[in-house]
Amino acid sequence: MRGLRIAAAVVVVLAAAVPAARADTLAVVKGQGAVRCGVTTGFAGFSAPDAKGDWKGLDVDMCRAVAAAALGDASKVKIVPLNAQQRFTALQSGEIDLLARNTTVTESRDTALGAIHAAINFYDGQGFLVSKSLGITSAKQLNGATVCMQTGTSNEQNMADWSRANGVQYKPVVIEQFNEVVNAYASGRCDVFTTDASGLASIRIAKLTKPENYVILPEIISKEPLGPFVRQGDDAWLNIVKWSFQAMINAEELGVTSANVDAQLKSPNPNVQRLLGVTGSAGKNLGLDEQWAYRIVKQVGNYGESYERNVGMGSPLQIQRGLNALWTKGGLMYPLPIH
Ligand SMILES: N[C@@H](CCC(=O)N[C@@H](CS)C(=O)NCC(=O)O)C(=O)O
Repeated sequence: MRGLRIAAAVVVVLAAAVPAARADTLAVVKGQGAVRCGVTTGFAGFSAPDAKGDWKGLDVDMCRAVAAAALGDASKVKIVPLNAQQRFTALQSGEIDLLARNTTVTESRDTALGAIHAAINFYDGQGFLVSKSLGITSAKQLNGATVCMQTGTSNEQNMADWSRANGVQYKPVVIEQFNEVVNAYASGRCDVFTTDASGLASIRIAKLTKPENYVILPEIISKEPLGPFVRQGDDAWLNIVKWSFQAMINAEELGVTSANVDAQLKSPNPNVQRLLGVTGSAGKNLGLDEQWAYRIVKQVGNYGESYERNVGMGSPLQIQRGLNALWTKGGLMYPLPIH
């Protein structure tokens, strides 16, 4: 009896430890029938619910691409909204399978936080949003300003480093919930909002009642390479997320789109054939079937399509491709070979 009770206690302890320790995320995802994807609490262009309550955005497309590859259906995503402070705990504890939430890749996040990035799906940098009424044209004029930002972001450290280096004193107002920090800013509690420039564009368009009254200053004070993260210790799942993104940029480079992907199945180009699973064993190598990338392009689109729809010139945010263009067009998106 005593032995049994000890055994039972051991099982309970082990069971409690399972989410963080479980290594086969693909099996977990298949068992759930969904990819649990951590995104923002609502950040237009990257991850926000539309009028019908359907989550849309560049980061949501990352979640959808992984679901299309792993489960055969881009809609098999369970969205888990998270603020900046909660995101890594949610990944570590096993509450989510994938974090796709404008998260900057840094050394400490890739090591000490138990996470590892699978891709960079948006190259960004930190900027400043100010009211035009301040009459400021440069961040160097911000001495004595009150600066709003969110808890648990890389933005806090960057701001401190930049102000020290430039001799600009500021008063931080650091708030955990996104809507609260936006409200604090909109109500005039801060002179400046600082975060990734893409975030500022999103806040200006989607959260402030009179976007025309605000400007983004020219200074970009940091590098913010944003990307999806998975838990450390599951290389097979890391590869699925990594190559799902690679499929999207390879498709763009090869001119394969959601509209022409069926016709492209007959392409004589060996790279297109391998991408779409007509030849080769990319799918098998990932533990998937050979249509994994075909489904990503068909159901989600290539990276360029996703970019234009969500954050590019075809969207309210109107962010130029810039660093996020393909390497052949002067950007940093450099697809890795699929073979
Ligand atoms: N890229 C930075 C900042 C990301 C971040 O959390 N930005 C805020 C902007 S204020 C955000 O997305 N908030 C949305 C939310 O918490 O739902 C990081 O990884 O730390």
